[in-house]
Amino acid sequence: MKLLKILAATTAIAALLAGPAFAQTRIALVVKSLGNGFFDAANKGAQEAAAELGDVEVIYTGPTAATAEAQIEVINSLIAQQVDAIAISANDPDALVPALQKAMERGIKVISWDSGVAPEGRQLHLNPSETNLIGETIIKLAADYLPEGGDVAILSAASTATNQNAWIDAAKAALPEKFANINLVAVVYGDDDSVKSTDEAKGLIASYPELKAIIAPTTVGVVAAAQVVTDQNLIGKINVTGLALPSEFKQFIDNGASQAVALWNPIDLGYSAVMLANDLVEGAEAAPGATLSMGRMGELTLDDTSSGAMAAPFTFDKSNIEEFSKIY
Ligand code: RAM
Repeated sequence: MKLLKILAATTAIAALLAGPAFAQTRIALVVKSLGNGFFDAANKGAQEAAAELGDVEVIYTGPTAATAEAQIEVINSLIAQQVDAIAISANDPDALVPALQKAMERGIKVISWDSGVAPEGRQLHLNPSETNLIGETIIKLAADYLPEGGDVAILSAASTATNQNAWIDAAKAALPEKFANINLVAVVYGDDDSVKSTDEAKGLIASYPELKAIIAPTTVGVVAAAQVVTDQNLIGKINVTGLALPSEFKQFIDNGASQAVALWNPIDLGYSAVMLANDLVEGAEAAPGATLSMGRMGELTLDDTSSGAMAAPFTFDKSNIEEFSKIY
């Protein structure tokens, strides 16, 4: 009888230890907003990293709307839960700093990924690719199909989003020198919300009759714009391009609303973010010049703002979107 009891107790403890409740490290993957396929794909990679590390639990969380205020609430709740690390894609570079500083004061490791936090609010930042390269890529995607040049507009995400704003600045900087016949007429913001993005795309089309391309450097905005162009029978007149998730966007390459789009691998990005957060929990230093491990994705060397980039963006068109749409 006694032996049976001991056996039952040890089995119960072993089961508990194997489950995530007893994982030694809890890493929160905080996204701009939930319900975004790009972040769901990043979470796949994050869970893969957790499984590979073995003793890590990834808590996938974020607000319903892509605002800084809502993310601050999420951060405060994670501080109360005493997670070990927060890996955040930020809706604003500055507004989150006080909450994240509070987290760091409590011993929580903080990194940003995808969309950055100002250096004083995090220990390191992981960019998907080089900012200038992304900025140039989104213009080139439009320019490649406009040999005569013409009017283009940008449909972005939140007006405070660090990543989109940095890419738009880089795009604007590349325009006069490299794409002199491309005329950027407007930048509007759809907040990574389908309804708002749809309205903004309609507004652009109504305001700029000569518009030749809508460039949406957001996976949410690019789908909304392509749907509007499709619904308004503007295929062939307005080319929709930007950054798109192949699984969501394939239909618009197929129907001709878009010639080509680009993106990096979001699964790899989420995976890398968790690996980096785990490095910090394990005692790695996040200082300029430091090199950290990203598991199967190799190493990341931090620049003088303690940032680094993962990989180059990849272009998807009729020749390859089918294949990638099955992956992410
Ligand atoms: C949206 C988000 C995300 C961005 C992608 C390209 O899903 O704004 O931050 O990296 O688009």
